[in-house]
Amino acid sequence: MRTQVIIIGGGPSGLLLGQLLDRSGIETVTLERKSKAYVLSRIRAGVLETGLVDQLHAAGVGERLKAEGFVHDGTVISYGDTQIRVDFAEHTNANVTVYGQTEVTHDLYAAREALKAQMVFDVENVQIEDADSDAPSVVYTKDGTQHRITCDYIAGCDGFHGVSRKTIPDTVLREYEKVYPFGWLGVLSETPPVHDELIYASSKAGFALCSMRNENLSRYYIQCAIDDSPQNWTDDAFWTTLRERIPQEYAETLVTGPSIEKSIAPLRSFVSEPMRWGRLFLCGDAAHIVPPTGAKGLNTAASDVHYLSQGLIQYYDTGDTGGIDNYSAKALARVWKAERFSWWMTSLLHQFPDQSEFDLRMQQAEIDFLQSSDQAQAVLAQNYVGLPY
Ligand code: FAS
Ligand code: PHB
Repeated sequence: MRTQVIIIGGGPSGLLLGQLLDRSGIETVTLERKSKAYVLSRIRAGVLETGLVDQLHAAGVGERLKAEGFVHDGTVISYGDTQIRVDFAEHTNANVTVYGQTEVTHDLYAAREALKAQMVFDVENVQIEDADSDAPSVVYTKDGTQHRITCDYIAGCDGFHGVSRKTIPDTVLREYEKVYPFGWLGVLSETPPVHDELIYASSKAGFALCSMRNENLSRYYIQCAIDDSPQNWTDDAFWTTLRERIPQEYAETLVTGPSIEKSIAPLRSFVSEPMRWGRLFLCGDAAHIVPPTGAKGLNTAASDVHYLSQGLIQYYDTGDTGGIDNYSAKALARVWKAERFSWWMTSLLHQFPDQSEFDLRMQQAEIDFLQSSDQAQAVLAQNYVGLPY
């Protein structure tokens, strides 16, 4: 079998890239390790930058997002007794849309099926061959039978644990990593959100985040030990801890209920360079990971998809390889800015096991500066709504 672009991974990166390419007449085949149901069962990101919203509309999957997404013009940052509302409209000409990644993935799958996209689920033993030649191919097993697809290009959209990044030789690949000494315990509950905007709360007891999916579906997170487990937490213990970490006015009005999902995400900053090796491109979590504090994971995958889809469309339309030749440098320039913001938000708002009294005073000074400076709030707003593509 032969195609133009093989996409490895059927998460948001692979789905959005495939949709944009197929709609431009470029033939793709997407290989996904799991079932569609498994991919759709993942509860992950919740905040979409304007750039991602625009791409979803361009991909023809913006209708439900427009009807059901919540546009937010600000967010609340609280630190101890200090509360700061950062006003996106005051400092930027953009906003964010609260709409779960699960819904984005659902909408993209529906659109891929409507286009009769070539997608193969439950694949095993995916191997990339001859990526550094003019005749790359991908080998995989499906229901015990081995298949080979030859192609022009391969998009590695297979996440942090995928095969694509591992295909790039150690002599070529450079990796940068910071693992944080804590995780996030997340809970989904069919309860009304405690506030109409997100609350990023830091207290002496630790970090908490109040988010949402809709008017009766809330998403909450609390900082937890790096080796913690969801089984260690009853719902009551979660709600009690959350109340301790958010401002009193919200703790008093918090509506609790049974958790319908409870999971722990590790926090790390990670970047691998380059994001291209021969005919193989890395896209999204396959190339980089951010701590979710800045809501940049899914949104940085989206800018990768933008640059890569534009480059491939330019190539197939004109033969000009400028876009794909510049992909890695262009994507990494924005990736590192997202890494910085996510690291800054995480360092500012979490309690670190080994932090000194000086470290705590630095956090307090940063918060005091943020509260007193319009310029500081403008910088946070510009990064949160998404830097330009
Ligand atoms: P994904 O990991 O989503 O998708 C990769 C796909 O490739 C998966 O479906 C996988 O099954 C498949 N795959 C892997 N190996 C393969 C192989 N060898 N062959 C074929 N297929 C293969 N971001 C936020 O902004 N906010 C959050 O709160 C947040 N929470 C997160 C919680 C967790 C537990 C994780 C892991 C991530 C979270 N993220 C969050 C980041 C997340 O949203 C990612 O940025 C986003 O899923 C990136 O999408 P993809 O690049 O498509 O990678
Ligand atoms: C979420 O709603 O899951 C969410 C929102 C903002 C973040 C992280 C997670 O920074």
